[in-house]
Amino acid sequence: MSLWERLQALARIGAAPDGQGLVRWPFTPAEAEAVAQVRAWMEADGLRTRRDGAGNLFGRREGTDPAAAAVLVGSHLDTVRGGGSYDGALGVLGAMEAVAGLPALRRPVEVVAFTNEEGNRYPALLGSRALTGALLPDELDRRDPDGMPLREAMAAAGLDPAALAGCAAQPGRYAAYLELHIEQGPVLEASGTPAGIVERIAGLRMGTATLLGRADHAGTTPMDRRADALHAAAGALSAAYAAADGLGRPAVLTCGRLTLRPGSPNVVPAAVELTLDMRDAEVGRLDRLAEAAHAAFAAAAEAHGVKLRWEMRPGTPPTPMDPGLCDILEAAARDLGLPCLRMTSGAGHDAMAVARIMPAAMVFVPCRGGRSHTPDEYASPEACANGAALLREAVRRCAS
Ligand code: HGY
Ligand code: MN
Ligand code: MN
Repeated sequence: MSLWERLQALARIGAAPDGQGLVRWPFTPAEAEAVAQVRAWMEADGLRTRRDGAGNLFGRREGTDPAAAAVLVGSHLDTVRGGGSYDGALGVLGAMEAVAGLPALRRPVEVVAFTNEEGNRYPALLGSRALTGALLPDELDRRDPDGMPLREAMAAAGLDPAALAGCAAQPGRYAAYLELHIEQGPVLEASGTPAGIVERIAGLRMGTATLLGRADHAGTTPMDRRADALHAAAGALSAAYAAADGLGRPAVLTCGRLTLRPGSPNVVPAAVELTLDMRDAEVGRLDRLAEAAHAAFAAAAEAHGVKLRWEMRPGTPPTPMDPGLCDILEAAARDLGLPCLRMTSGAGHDAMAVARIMPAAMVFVPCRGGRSHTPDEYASPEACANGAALLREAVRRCAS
C-alpha cells in the first residue's frame, strides 16, 4: 500500500458520525483501531513492534551495530475533536514510508506513534512526556471533559495505569528524533516552498478557569443583585483576548471549550468552566500573556462577586530544535532539490517533549490554506511524498 493509500485508509478510522472530521481520542476504541491498523502495517514492513505502558506504539528496525543508539522518527495518531486526516498521521505513516526505503544502516531506527499528543482529552503530549520522563504527579487523576480520570480511561483501554510512570526511555537509547508534520499554517503554501525546517516551536500554556457564582431566577433577580458566572466570564474573556491582541503576533489566546451550569435558559449561570490555550515564541511574552489573562479573570470575578478557580498547567516553553539536525535536514533537502524555508512552528508537537532528552528536529510540508484541526485539512500527495523523501534522506544520514 502506498503512503497515500495508507493515509486515506487511516482517515476512515474515527470518522465522526456527523461527517465533521475525525475524533480519535486517546484510550478509546477509535484509537485502538488505528493503533492496530498501523501496527499491522509496521509488521508488514518488517518492523518489530511493541507498545509501552503509556500506549505509545513503536516499530523497530535493527542496525548493523546493535549497541548503537537508535534514531527515533514519528508523530501521533490521536486527533482533536473534528480533526483532519494529516495532523499526526502523516508523521507516523510518513516515517514508515521513509524507513521502508532505507538500506542497511549502522543505527537502529524506531518509528513511534505517540498517544494523546492533543490536549483534548488529557493534558497534551502525554505519550511523549511519558517517554521523556516529564510526567506531572497528578497525571493519572486528571479528568476528561466527561469527568473520567486518566487511570480509568487507561484501564478501560487495556493498559495498566501503574505502568505509565515506567515508560521513560533509558539514557542513551536514542540518538535523535525527527518528526514530519503538515505546517498547519500558511507560510509554505503562500511562498510556494515544498518543505519547512522548524528551528523553534512556540511555547504553550494551557489550563482551565472556573468561575463560581450563584444560580438565580432570570426574571426576578435584578442585574445588580446577581453573581452571574457567565457575565463575569464574558468580561474576563474579552479582556484576555484584548491582551493577546495588544501583544500582537505571534501571541495567541484561544478559548476552545466552555461549559456552564446549570444550563437552563431562565436560570442565571451558577458556574462556568472554560479552557484557555495561550502561545508565543518568546517565553517572556508568553508569561506576560498568561499573567494578563489571570489578572483579567481575577478582576472580573471580583467585579461580579463570583469565585475564580485558576488551574493553568505548567505548559511547555518555546523549544529550539537541534541546530545540527536542522543542518542535516537542509543538506538533505538540497540533495533532493527541494527548496526549503527555516521557520518557527506556532503549533505544538511531540518534538517539544522529546527535545528534553535528545536532539530533535521537524520537517514541515504545506497544507491547503494553512488550515488544520478541521475536516478541511488537506495535504497533497506530492507534499506528503516530498516530506517522506526528505525524512528518509535525513534518517539515512543520522543512522549512518
Ligand atoms: O495544538 C497544537 O498545537 C497541536 O496540534 N497539538
Ligand atoms: Mn494537532
Ligand atoms: Mn500534530
